[in-house]
Amino acid sequence: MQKKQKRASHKPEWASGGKSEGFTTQVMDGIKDNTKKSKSKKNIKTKKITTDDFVIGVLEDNRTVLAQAITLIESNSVKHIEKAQELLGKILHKTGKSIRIGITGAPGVGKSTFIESFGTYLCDNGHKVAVLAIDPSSSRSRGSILGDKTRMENLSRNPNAFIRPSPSGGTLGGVTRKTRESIMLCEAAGFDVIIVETIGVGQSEITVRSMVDFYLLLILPGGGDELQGLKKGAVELADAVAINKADGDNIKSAYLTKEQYKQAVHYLLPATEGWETQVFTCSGLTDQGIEQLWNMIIEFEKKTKKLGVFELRRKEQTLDWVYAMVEESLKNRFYGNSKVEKKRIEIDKKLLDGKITPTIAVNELMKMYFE
Ligand SMILES: Nc1nc2c(ncn2[C@@H]2O[C@H](COP(=O)(O)OP(=O)(O)O)[C@@H](O)[C@H]2O)c(=O)[nH]1
Ligand SMILES: [Mg+2]
Repeated sequence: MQKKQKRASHKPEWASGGKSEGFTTQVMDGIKDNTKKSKSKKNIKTKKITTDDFVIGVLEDNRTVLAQAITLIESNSVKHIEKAQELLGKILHKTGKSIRIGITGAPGVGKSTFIESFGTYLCDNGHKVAVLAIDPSSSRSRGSILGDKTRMENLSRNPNAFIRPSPSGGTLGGVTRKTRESIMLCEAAGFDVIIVETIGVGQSEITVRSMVDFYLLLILPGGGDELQGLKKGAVELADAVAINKADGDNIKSAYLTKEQYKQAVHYLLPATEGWETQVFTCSGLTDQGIEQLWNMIIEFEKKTKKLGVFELRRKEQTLDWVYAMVEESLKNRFYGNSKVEKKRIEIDKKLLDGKITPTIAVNELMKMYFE
C-alpha cells in the first residue's frame, strides 16, 4: 500500500536537488528498491515514512498513517518537529472545515460515557468524529485514558470514529500545540466533528476553550446551594451546560438543577457573543439529550456564522495561539540561557539579602540575556 503511494509522488532519494518530475519513475522504482537493500542496511530498518507519505496517508484517512502523524507531531525532537511542520504546511489547505467541540466536567461526571453516546449518534448520522483528550496531569493521563478507551469501546470500533489519547508529559503549552495540530490532521483526514475532552481543572479548561468553537460543560444533578461549587469561571466559558446522568432516580434532581443553572446563567455574560448559554439535561446512559445537543450545535454554528462571530473567534484563536507560542519560546530561551542561569545565582542572593530591588534584578538579568 505504502509502496504504491510512494510511487505516485516519490523522487528517488539519491537524486540530488531539483524538483523535476521528469524522472522515469517506472524504471526508477525497481532500481531504487535494489539500492535500498544493497546500499544501506540502516535504511531498511529505520527508513522513516516520508513527509509525502504522511500527506497522502492523512488525506486518504489511512488511520495507521494518521496515528503515526500524530505521534510525529507529539515528538519533542527538533528533527521531528521540523518534519511535522512540513507535513502540516502541506495539509493546511484542508483544515478548518470541522465543527470543534470541547467537553469538560469534573472526573466522574460522565464525559467519556457521554462522548461514546454522542459520537456514536453522530457516526450513525453520517459524520466522521475524532475524539482528542487533554489532561495536563500528564503522567496520570495514560492510565485514565486507558479507562476511557474501554469506556468508549463501541465508538473506538466504529469506522467513522477516531479516538486519540491525550499527549502525555510536557508543559501545558506543549500539550496545547500537540492537540491543536492533531485537530488539523484530523480535519485534513476528513473528520467533520472534532471533540476535545478535558477534565475540569483550571487552566486546561481555558486551554480547550481556546481551541474549540462550541464548549459544553457537564455537571451532576443535585448539590444545589453553591451550584456544586462549580466555579463561576467554568460556567462562564460554556456555550451549554448539561446536567448529566439525568436518568433513574436522578431525573427529578436533574430537572431542579437545570432550573437553578438556567437562572444562574441568566446573570452571566454569554461565552459567545450572540449566543445565549443553553442549559439542558442529558444522559450518556439513556442517550437522552444527545440529539438535542447536536441540534443545538447546528443552531449555534448557523447563528454565529451569520453574525461573523464564528470566523472571528477562529481567527483570534489562531493569533492567540501564535503569540502564546512566542511567549513560551521567549521564556524557554531566557531561562535556558547559560549566562542568565549563572547570573541568577548571584542576583537571587543579592535580592534576598536586600541589596537590590526586584526591578534592578530584572534589569540585570535582561542585560545578561541581551548581551
Ligand atoms: N447513571 C448514569 N451513570 C453514568 C452516566 N454516564 C456515566 N456514568 C457512570 O459514571 C462513571 C464515570 O463515567 P465516565 O464516563 O468515566 O466519566 P468521566 O470521568 O467524566 O469521563 C461511570 O461509572 C459511568 O458508568 C449516565 O449518563 N448515567
Ligand atoms: Mg473520561
